[in-house]
Amino acid sequence: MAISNLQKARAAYQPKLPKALQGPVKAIEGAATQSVGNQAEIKELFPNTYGMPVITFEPGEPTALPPFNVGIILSGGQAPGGHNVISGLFDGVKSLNPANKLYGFILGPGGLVDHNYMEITSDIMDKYRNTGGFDIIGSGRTKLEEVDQFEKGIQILRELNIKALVIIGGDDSNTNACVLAEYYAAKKYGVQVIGCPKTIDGDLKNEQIETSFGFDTACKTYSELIGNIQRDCNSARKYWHFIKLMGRSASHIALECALQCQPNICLISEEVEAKAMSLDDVVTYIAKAVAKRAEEGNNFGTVLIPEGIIEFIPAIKKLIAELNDVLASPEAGTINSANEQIEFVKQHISRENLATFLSLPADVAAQLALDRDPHGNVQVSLIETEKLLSRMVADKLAVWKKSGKYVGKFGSQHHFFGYEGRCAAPSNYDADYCYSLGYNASRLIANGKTGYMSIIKNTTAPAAEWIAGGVPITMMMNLEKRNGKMKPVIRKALVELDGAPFKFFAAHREEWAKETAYVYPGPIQYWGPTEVCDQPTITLQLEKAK
Ligand code: FBP
Repeated sequence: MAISNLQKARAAYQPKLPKALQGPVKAIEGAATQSVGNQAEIKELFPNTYGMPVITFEPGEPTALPPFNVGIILSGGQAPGGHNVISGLFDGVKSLNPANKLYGFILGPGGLVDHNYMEITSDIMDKYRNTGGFDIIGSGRTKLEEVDQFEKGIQILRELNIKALVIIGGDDSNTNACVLAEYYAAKKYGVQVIGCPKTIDGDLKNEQIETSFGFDTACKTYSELIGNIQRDCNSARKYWHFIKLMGRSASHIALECALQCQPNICLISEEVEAKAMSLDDVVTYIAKAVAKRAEEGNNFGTVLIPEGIIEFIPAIKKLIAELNDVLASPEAGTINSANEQIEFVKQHISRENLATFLSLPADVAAQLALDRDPHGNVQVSLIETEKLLSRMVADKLAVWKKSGKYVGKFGSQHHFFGYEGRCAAPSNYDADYCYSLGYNASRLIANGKTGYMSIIKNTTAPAAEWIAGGVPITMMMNLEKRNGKMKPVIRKALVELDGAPFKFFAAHREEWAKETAYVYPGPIQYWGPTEVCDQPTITLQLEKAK
């Protein structure tokens, strides 16, 4: 494998660890915990892993442990820093006993079920330290939820003498990690399961988890690109750039990029829902800002669009909920083609939802009616919302032009940023945070924990002051409808409209809409002054400052 000079230099970077993890640890247990919702039901579903305390690690005395092996799985979408979680776990496990081995399951949870694995040796590990991507073992979206899969898993875990499995994933994958931990505990199989909070979307966070890893680097990568576009935009002064950003349902990425780049417009899906805005309201909001800038002779600008926005327009949300139920019916399971599926849903949804369905452009309606990902999510990354909105804005401006309400020229360009940032080389923040998460997971394993997520807190302070520990996954759960059935799932964290990041944005957006107040963040820096290289996201800084 040929490697770049940056990668060579970056390989030598030693990620920082919290002080508590720099030597032997002792686990301090907090009080018993409760799930965030549906407590009685979650307790009944997870009798062996419910109510466990939050753990904090403090410096302790060394203890000798017999050798043990650990397995690791990368699950779901890529996020910068995954390799550092693995290197942290690798170093942590080896520090407990050099004879310990780490096995990686190939291409996600499917690797566990299909017994597809490799041993991660130090030679292999060293090639991936501080690099982006998940390519060391690959990732996948197979949903681990059937007893049959758990039983196939235990066969290979026993064969490889694996004492604990670490699952690196988002809310859905960690939900599955929790179900697996409960199953193995109930069966007394003696295999621990530990989760790790990953996703660029930033929606796996709560009182205990400050941020999911990868959010920092992905947002900084998109912000660099948005900044470059804004400079081009302000140089040529002839285009409105419509930029869709990944993030699935949550608008955290769009909001963070807005805080970093100060675009003219940033839509926030959660606000669209709270204000019960229709698609036309959203279009009118953008068109008004375009018209206002045109009055000053500014026929250019930038619009950030969270990829999930369509799901938050109340009428469309209602439609999607019914489509999910209809598509989960046994009858839908026999459909053979996309056209058949579209016709099927048209015949089976209510009259009100059919009217919404038919009012949408055909390509958008088709995408909503087509297949979900294995976790039941609409594949919003496939919907070209940036083109849809700019087309509708152009139509509205054309009408306004006729009545003299709009005086400008409207040219548009479209972008979708998602895959560009998911495998970027981790920022110093993600490199350190991920390495610490992995190293910390080895301490949770050594302390016999299962059904826990590895957590590192206080990350706006210098790394030495970070707090390491574990949180029971059941604590984050409630019941939600998935594929037509109520299921225990980790509660997704959407943008809070009374939270500090949104409030800061809302206080400045009128000025940013009118003025050309662009900020050009530039590329991620790995060496140099700390205010350039080591700053966490603005979202996290605002959240922690409140
Ligand atoms: P995870 O939730 O698995 O981390 O994935 C996040 C994400 O990047 C979303 O932002 C996006 O909607 C989706 O994955 C795209 O999925 P795919 O990689 O299957 O195209």
